[in-house]
Amino acid sequence: MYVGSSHPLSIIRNQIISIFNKLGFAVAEGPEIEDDWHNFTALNLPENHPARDMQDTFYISQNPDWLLRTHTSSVQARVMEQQQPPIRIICPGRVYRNETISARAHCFFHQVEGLYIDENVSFADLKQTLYFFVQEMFGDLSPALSKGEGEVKVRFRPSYFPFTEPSAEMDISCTVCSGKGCSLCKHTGWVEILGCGMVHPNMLSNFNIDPEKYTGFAFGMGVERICQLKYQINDLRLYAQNDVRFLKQFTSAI
Ligand code: 2NL
Repeated sequence: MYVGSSHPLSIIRNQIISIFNKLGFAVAEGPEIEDDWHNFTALNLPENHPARDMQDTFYISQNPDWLLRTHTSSVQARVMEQQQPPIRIICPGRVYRNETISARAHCFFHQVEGLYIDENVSFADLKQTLYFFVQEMFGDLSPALSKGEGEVKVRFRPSYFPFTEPSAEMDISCTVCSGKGCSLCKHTGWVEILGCGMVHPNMLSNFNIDPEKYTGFAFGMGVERICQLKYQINDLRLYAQNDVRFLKQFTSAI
């Protein structure tokens, strides 16, 4: 008898939360309907930034100061507003973008963002935290590991986000071909899993956190993406269709 199962996105979200719990990160949550300040302005996204465009963001028609949050950074903004460092949180939740639905895009998806602010927080702390995450999350999947060839490989590429400076994207060695080249990694051997960086000093100042005294790192990942790599789900629409033939496959993974 089929008694139901957790949704794959719930399974993965809970795994992500428990990995960061081990490192002392607490879970913070906030509203899905946000104001412009918490979603954009406070996060160093200036007035004319393309992400604020009507094309990308769902605004509430009765009051254009309200919108559906486009990332869970808005929750981190609410925490920084209420609390001085040390801050060590992760923010899981649903976010919305005005996209045409296809195999690769959806008008909502799920994120886990992390934020750590304290004295003497460095890029080395960021790398080690994310390295721990990857080994916990993907270590068991690595074809290299099962052959005794070592751990999942990680690389950082320089990138740009308005909230962080410097910024980076993190890739891991392909969980399917172990870096030899296949369709998942488009024959590069690497797959991107998240964006990260050192919290921009402007943002600390926005929340009256002294950037001379405190530094921090932040990261953001899509739960759908992590789930895709774990279970090889190649169409984003499957997550929201509630097709029992899809959901049944996760029964044993509760
Ligand atoms: C991505 C990239 C990122 C952040 C999210 C963040 C939040 C605060 C301060 C600084 Cl409050 N940064 N979040 C930083 C870098 C990257 O996400 O690709 N996400 C799916």
